[in-house]
Amino acid sequence: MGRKTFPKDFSWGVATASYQIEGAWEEDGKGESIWDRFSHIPGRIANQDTGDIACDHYHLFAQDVDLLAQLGVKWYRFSLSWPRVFPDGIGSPNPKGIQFYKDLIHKLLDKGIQPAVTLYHWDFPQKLQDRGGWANRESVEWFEQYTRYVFQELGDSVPLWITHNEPWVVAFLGHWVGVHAPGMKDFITALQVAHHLLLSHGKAVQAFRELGVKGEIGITLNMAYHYPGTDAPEDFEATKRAQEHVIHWFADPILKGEYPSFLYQWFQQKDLVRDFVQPGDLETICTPIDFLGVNYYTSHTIRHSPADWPLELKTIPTSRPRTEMGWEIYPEGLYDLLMTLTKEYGGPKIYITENGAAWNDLIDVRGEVEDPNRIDYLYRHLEQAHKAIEDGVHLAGYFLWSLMDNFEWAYGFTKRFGIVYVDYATQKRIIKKSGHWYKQVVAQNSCFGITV
Ligand code: IFM
Repeated sequence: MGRKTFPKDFSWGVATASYQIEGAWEEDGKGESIWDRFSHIPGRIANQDTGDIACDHYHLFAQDVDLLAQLGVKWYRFSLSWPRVFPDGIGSPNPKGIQFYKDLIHKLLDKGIQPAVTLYHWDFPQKLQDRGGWANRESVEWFEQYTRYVFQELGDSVPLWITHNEPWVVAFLGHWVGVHAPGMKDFITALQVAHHLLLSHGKAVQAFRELGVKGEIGITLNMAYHYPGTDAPEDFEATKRAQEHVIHWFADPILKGEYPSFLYQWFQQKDLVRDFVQPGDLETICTPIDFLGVNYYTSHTIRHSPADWPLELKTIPTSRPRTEMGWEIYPEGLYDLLMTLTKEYGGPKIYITENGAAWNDLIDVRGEVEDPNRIDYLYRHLEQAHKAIEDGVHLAGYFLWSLMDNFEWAYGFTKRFGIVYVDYATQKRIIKKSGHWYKQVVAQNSCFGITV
């Protein structure tokens, strides 16, 4: 398998998120989040797992930064818990909450690791959920207040900012499918939430510029690529709906200042669009950003399916291999996605802000964790990323998901995405074989495969 060398200054990192690793869910003045509330409801999470302790990163952060240094990564992407910083979501900040992030950033910088901060990775303050959450247009203002405070407190020391992580997931898994907090099941609400998330993103970018914060700001979108299951026109149209729903519903307003018309009309025909878009909203949403963050894990093959309201489509299985999540492995989809984004949006700067795979990792008799499947997955995706760069994509960096095994939302601790194994009973960390491999990738600024 060939060696691929990346451009000089390519940013290599790993990623995590607050609720998935921090624990300390009610310590040092932290307020309750919707994920605290949701995970405590019996039946919502596999094995009734919660993020109450998770990887106990709140207490072990110094040792975890040492681990990052040991891996040699140049960047660490993590998120802030909004209710740790503002226990009620708005009002008085919690000094100990912001101090935790200052200490973390200080330690990172001390080790020569650049922090990349996600402002919202799903742990919304429960106090504000009680006032309607993201479905309430006031959420835009709440988010802006929170981000302004954070920019003022941390702005000097953070070079890369992400407003939202995967707003599609927040809107549709949280408010339509209901498998994520806050567990609602209403499509109209989900569309409204999506709009408020977009608008809050735009407001945060405007605040960032107005405050003159140094560094770059962007947003991270989850993007699977969609392919038609057959040549039939109805499957092509269904594929277009899937692609517009997952990718363009968010990327078009941000990068073009408009909702994708094909799907917008579809939703209008189904009487799902309410008057949530107000004059000036789209101008705010498309305030220029510095980069687009892309989370890529899988692709989907789509067929028309009239029974599946309201998009009238379904994903059909193919013979491609799958990860432990059941997600099909299709690295070529990453290439197609990056090329499409480059063409559609005029060559924006892109970071892959997440990519990785869950496998059923086990500690062997030597106390080591061999995960050749993960190395193979990562290599194949990096190979496609490299090919995209050669073909003109402005790809500036890659953040592997994830630094360590963690709380995988509705799956609890049953899925392991880390390049570091976590023994949850003892909180011991073991660098997996993929971690040792990634260390070489970063050190050599090039990726290479292994035979599995
Ligand atoms: O664990 C999640 C992360 O929080 C958001 N992106 C996808 C990951 C794997 O499911």
